[in-house]
Amino acid sequence: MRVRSARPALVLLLALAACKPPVAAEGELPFPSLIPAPVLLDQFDGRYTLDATTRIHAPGDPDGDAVADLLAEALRPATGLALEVVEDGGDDGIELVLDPTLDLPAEGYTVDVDETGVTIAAGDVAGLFHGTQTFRQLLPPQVYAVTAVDDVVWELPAVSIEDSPRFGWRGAMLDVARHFYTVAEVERQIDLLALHKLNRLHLHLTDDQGWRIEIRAWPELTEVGGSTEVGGGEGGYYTQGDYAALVEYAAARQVVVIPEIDFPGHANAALSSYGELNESGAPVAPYTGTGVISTPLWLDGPDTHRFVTDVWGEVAALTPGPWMHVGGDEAVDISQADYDTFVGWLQTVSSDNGKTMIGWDEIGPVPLDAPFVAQHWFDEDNALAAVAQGAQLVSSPAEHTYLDMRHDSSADYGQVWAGRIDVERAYDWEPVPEGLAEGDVLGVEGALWTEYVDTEEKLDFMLWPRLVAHAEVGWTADEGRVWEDFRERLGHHGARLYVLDVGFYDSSEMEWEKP
Ligand code: TNX
Repeated sequence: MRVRSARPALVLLLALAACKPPVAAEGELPFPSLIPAPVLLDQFDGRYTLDATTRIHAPGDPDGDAVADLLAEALRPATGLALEVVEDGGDDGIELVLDPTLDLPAEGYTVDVDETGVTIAAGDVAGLFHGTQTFRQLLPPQVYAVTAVDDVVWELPAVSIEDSPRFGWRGAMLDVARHFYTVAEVERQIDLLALHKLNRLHLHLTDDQGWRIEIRAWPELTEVGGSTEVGGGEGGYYTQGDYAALVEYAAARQVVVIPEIDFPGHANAALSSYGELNESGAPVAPYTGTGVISTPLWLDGPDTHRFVTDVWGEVAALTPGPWMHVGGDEAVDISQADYDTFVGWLQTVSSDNGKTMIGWDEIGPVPLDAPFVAQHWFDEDNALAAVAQGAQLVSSPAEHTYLDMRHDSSADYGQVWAGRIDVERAYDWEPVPEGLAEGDVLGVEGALWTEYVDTEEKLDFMLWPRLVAHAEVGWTADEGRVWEDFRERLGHHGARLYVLDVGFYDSSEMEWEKP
């Protein structure tokens, strides 16, 4: 983050402020703790205060106006202010400007605050939305409350911010297969992703222990495969209506949902639903354990290709985004030749449905035609093999991004096979592997596998605040990314997380601010 000031005497103070927010000088608000860190932030004398007369001026474009409405909805509960949204071209109050001719990178935005009001400007809708999220962070943390807070002045410092992301892919993966999470629970997480400028939600919809998405041509998948989960609980699934609503909810918040159907390994839930998918002719038993098992798809089965084609077609039809994740991980007991043939065919099925295929890094050495995407989690050689074929990477190295790992030695649950991942370890790593170019990497993704995560409380505890670290790894250019600075800002950000009622892990690495 570059920090400048209109007042030269304050330059040093503000540069230091990037590391340690100063005690406010008379009449000056504290230096804002923005997360992820923006490219450029100047603070000036003065402030703007939201009051009963403040209106939000929408940009006069359907998608941009929807951003204005979401902003108003986000601000009203805590502030109790009317914050009428108007489309009158006025520039007092909070003005949203959407202008494709602005000289800003994709998803970039500016926020300018002075005594007369706030202007949030962007060249695209995503940028405008991100600008509104930054604006919320400029207000007191109580602004995130869901009920009226009376004793707060809704003021924000005069600032000028210019910002855009390092990577276009800033994601989180949620495994809803090992344990199921409802639409409402996932939407709550989407809200949290969006306020950190995370813009991809990868849903791991199928695995050995559960099948979570309705496929109309194969109803037993959810009737049988959807009725189990790790530990033998009742599971659950999304109807196509549920899923479409989730995708739409995410899209309004600039989050693209990427569905994953995990084939050819991890297929037990499908094989337990239909006898004809098994060589024996009978369904396999459901699996509710935690370990990796060996029940891959029966690749030569007479119904298997029709089955996969039907599943892909229905899931693609529910997916406005350009990507479909085919899994491809841990396909034990399948020969390399059979694996290669099958994954090559899956790519054809994906492209027949207008989608770019993503797979875990095991797909890297399979002879494939670009474009495709490999999600690097385990084997860097696989990732490099993918890039050598013209693929791009999503960086999810397990030792920095696997959110099912324990936080530290004081955490009492979670996996440990990729080590312990405290906030610093989630933060301090480079997503572009040695020897590769920036353009080889689409971005970063934190992944929460849920073998041992069976409640919303545990979900919050494992995801947050480590996803905040991933958000900054994905958003903030390398030169602006300094652990000590992030540590300070995250401590302040804690006040927002408290108000949001996120059950995050309050790691002793930070000094947490409470509102
Ligand atoms: C490996 S990562 C897996 C998952 C497990 C996870 C547990 C990957 C592509 N496969 O099936 O849930 O480890 O940490």
